[in-house]
Amino acid sequence: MPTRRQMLALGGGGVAALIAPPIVHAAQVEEIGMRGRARGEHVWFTPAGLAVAQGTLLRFVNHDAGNSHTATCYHPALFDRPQRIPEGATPWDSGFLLPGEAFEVRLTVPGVYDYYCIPHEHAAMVGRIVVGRPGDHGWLGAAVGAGDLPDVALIGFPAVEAILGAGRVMAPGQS
Ligand SMILES: [Cu+2]
Repeated sequence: MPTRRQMLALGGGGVAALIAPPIVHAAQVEEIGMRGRARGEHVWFTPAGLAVAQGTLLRFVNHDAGNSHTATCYHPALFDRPQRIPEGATPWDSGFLLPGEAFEVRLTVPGVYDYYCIPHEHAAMVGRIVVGRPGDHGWLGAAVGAGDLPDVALIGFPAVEAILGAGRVMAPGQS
């Protein structure tokens, strides 16, 4: 892969820079979609469970034409919710994403991250990201205890073992 400087030298300047594709290492960017049925009776993250390497850039994209969504991790600093991300990880909240909008966050601390959509937590719109693997330095597994989470959210988190085994897990009945 030539460097940007080499590409500029090869292409002779600005035009080459404009047409050159961005240098992105695909394995380090993963997308999680926000989806819903046309009438809004079902909403979900896809995949609902995702395993990634440390340092992966996650991009949440709202593909639901009929709803705004958030991707908000469970953390006391965000609306006083229970902590369900590793110690030392920075809590993140996308804010409301309109249809077509996206939010990116890079996860560097290994462990299990549970998150939800603020307006749809009670419609089971939750997800789980596993960063790294058990045994990584500082790895923290899934949160223990229900806290103030509704049952419908608690059963929406795929098992860590299933996520690690398959790499990605879809919400039941969704794609
Ligand atoms: Cu939502």
